Amino acid sequence: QRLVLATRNAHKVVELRAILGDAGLGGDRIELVGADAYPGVPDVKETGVTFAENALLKARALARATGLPAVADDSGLCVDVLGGAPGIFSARWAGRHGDDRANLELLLAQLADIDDRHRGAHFACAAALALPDGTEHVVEGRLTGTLRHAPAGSGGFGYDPILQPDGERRTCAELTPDEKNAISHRGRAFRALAPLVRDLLPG
Ligand code: ITT
Repeated sequence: QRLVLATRNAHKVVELRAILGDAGLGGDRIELVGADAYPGVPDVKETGVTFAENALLKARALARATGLPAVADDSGLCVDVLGGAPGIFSARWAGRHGDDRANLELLLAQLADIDDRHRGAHFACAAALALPDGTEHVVEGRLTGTLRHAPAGSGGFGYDPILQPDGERRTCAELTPDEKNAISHRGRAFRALAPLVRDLLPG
């Protein structure tokens, strides 16, 4: 049985293969296939106003187009002092979709005057499952921490170099991939989704 990973973000694909693999998916019974295997499927407009809505839109579109079960991730960074922004707009905060470096630099500039006591933030991830028969599930995960004044570390992607998880002295970009996945918003959301995937997939 194939399970489509409904994302065009290569960093997410790497993390999802590790997280779902550790959760027992991706072996002989369930083959994880990237959305790139289905280039004809047009990009979905992320018109939802929540992570959960957008994750469901992406999973549903791939499931319909391929006739296969699909999982999707919608995620972002929510900054307390910005009222939760960039939130669902995290991938295009500086204007151009997926320009991680510009997004991070704009955010740091916006927070330049904010002192350490007021730099709380969290990563959020909605993990959605959609089956061709219309069955849908969505679960969310979070990673809370504080934002550094300057980037540190070269691992991960996006805002990882500036988020220092609670109880950590390193940023997410200084953690190993396994360390990040063990505590991340994405790890938490997809580990919660994995048993539903296992139970609902045929075969
Ligand atoms: P797909 O919609 O194709 O999955 P995308 O990159 O457009 O890919 P999103 O709309 O969910 O995905 O945007 C996610 C953005 O949030 C991403 O570009 C990063 O800026 C940020 N983000 C999400 N997870 C992150 C993580 O684990 N570490 C750092 N930044 C993250």
